[in-house]
Amino acid sequence: LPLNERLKRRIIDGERNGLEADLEAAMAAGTAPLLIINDILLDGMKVVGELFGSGQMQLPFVLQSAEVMKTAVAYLEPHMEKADDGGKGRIVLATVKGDVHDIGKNLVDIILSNNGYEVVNIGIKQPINAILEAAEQHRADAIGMSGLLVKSTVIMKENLGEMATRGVAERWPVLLGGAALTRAYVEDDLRAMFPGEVHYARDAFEGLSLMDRVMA
Ligand code: B1M
Repeated sequence: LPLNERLKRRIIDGERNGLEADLEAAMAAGTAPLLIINDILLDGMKVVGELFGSGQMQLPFVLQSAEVMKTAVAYLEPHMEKADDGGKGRIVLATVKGDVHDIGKNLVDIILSNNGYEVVNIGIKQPINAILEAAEQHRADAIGMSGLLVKSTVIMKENLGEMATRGVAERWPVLLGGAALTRAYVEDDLRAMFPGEVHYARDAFEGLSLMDRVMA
């Protein structure tokens, strides 16, 4: 297989033997690490999602694919260009309660960190209490919530409701992202019930441009 196809295949097959060598070869061929992730590896994760969704792939294999994806991202991260050294603002980032998916959240972390933001990444399955505590403690400028399950879109709504109830809706602009969300759900439904600022980020890059806007 050609190199790019082989890399994509490694994600789909959850095959990490030789992964580093292929990543090195892709970088040596001039592909920027971020493009390797976005254009090649995420294509593989997309196929994994389709195979899993249609019952052609079982969960343990999805987990293996996710592990290879994470290994690849960790390997590429130090090779990424750092555009900025921090100081543009601080965001608390979490995957919401009940949700373990963190590959997307961690990509958002990398993109923001490499572009001048300080990211307090508090991990997966985080209840709103923990998110607000971290935002308070770290004097965050914004809160980012990620979640991939349909259930998580409901949790996000509850979280915004809780922020409103506690009177902190206007304290932190909220960024939401994850595969189960839609722009319409966030910009129509959630905005209608939330007295503060809430934004939808389709991907990590939109997350970055939203942070730039929020901090401007
Ligand atoms: Co799960 N899973 N999974 N899974 N998994 C999905 C989400 C699913 C769509 C698969 C499917 O059925 N086709 C489905 C959800 C269905 C639904 O809710 N309707 C699903 C399911 C059902 C489950 C379990 C319930 C399975 C089970 O146990 N029976 C279980 C849930 C456990 C739980 O959370 N409580 C489960 C478990 C797992 C694994 C552990 C095996 C693994 C996760 C490993 C990990 O993350 N550490 C896993 C995986 C890998 C997936 C798929 C295949 C891939 C997800 C991924 O990493 N994509 C996924 C299929 C899919 O998404 N279509 C699926 C790559 C990643 C970069 O994309 O996270 O969307 P994503 O991030 C994007 C954007 O969304 C955005 O930026 C990123 C790109 O730049 N973004 C943000 C995300 N967060 C953001 C935050 C922002 C801004 C942008 O600002 C704050």
